[in-house]
Amino acid sequence: MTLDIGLKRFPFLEAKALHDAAVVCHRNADPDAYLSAFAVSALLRSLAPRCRVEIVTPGGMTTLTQKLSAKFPHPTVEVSGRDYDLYVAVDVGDEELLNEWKAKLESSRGVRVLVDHHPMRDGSLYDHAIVNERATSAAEVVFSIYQELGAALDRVTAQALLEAIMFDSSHLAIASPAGVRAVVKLMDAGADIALARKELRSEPDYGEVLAKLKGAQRLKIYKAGEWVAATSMVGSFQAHVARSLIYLGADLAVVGGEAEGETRVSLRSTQRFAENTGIQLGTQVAGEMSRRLGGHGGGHATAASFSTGKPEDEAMEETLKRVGELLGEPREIG
Ligand SMILES: [Mn+2]
Repeated sequence: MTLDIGLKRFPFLEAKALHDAAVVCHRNADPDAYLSAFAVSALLRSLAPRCRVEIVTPGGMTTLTQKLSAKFPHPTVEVSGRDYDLYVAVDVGDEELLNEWKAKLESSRGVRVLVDHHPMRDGSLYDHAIVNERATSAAEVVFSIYQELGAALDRVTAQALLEAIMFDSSHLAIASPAGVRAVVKLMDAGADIALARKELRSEPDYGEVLAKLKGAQRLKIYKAGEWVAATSMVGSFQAHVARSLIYLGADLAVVGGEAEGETRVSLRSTQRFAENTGIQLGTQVAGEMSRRLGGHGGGHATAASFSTGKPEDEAMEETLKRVGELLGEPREIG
């Protein structure tokens, strides 16, 4: 589904009516969300120079995003008592990831726009949506708006968009053709790819290192058909641990754990697994599990997650059962 109707009409509000805008990231904002928001803000201020823009990071941002936000500074809020003329939600995916901003958008009198590359399941929260599921990052979608509007792009904004694209495409390894074309144009606009690589490098986080090593220690290995699935349980950094298990060689990784009164389960698979089985982890596993167990979840073909109020053992067991329905009964082999 590509909903790119009205790119040219962005931000769907006359410049003279635009005084106060919020660009809203998903919770725990990642570099694609924050840097896309940064570029959306620059665009809004070029269209309406007196417009005040705040970037909203519900529940804060990741460590790497914090580091990048010092390089790309912008007024940022986690909560706000004000209503805005315009809300632009970027890179959000599941509406639940807006935390309490979902209710704020629902009751707002402002114009609500979604700019995203995640599949949109229910667009009723927004007045307008610019969604391109083929894009590997929200930043590519933002860049396409700049192009459609013929808006000028300064060097700093070009750098922000380049870093967002590189972050979401594993340093271009999985970039779409349009993503690669965008990268070339951003370099033409002054962005520096070597600098982007350097700025995207994160310092090792002690908690993450421990979670990954504990995750490896608690590893269980299954064979389902011709595929090797690995599972583990850790209290935090489930997504990082799942990704590490894929680096170790698993075709599919399922990592769960309880934190803050809920169970979070992260799923990762290789591209080869997704292509050969046709399994979309976002819709067919994470989305399905959140329906079965109660909770919320979703994601992409090879990267997804869900959270539920059920205990971690039950969530893991049910997820393996679901994997069995799709691949054939998994056998534990180690
Ligand atoms: Mn993204």
